[in-house]
Amino acid sequence: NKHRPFLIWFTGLSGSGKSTIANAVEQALFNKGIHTYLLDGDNIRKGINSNLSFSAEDRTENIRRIAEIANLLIDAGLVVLASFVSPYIEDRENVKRIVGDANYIEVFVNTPIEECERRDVKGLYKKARKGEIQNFTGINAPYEVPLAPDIEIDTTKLNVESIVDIILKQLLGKIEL
Ligand code: GGZ
Repeated sequence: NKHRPFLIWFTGLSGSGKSTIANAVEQALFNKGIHTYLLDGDNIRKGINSNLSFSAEDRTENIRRIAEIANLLIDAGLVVLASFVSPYIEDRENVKRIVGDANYIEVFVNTPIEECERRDVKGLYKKARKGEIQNFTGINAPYEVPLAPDIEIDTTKLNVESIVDIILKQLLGKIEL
């Protein structure tokens, strides 16, 4: 059950299901005795990055700091999961550069925006449509679609269980020693 440290990066729109999937993958890894850490808005944007907004510049800085933190956690031997909108290709490329190509898997949670907006779990799309939130990804800020993700998932076509299976299969092939 030996494995090497690694970063699994989940990118996609707000409400696409990134965090649900990341949590389920983390649980599955835990069940295999693999030591993980999950970075997401709750532990990053509320803490170390609480001074950052959703401007393009601040998103870039958000992602850069997350990549550096992931790198430290990789140094500590963990399998790191990160769940962030991360809408810019250049920022995601920078993550890969910081942690090293060989330590990075990109998972594109490609749920159509219509579905994300229909779910509107936090009511943010509604607010963005009314103009109450500026720079909302997919409404009035860009999302640059990954051109060559390692894994691409549409949550309207698969359930969480089968998504976890797909991700684990790819991942374990790369990290098991
Ligand atoms: C996008 C926003 C915005 C704006 C608040 N644009 O569904 P959520 O609530 O939990 O996920 C979104 C989260 C995005 O933060 P990230 O750190 O992942 O973004 S980035 O990678 O682009 O830096 C959403 C909420 O914060 N949120 N305002 N304007 N998402």
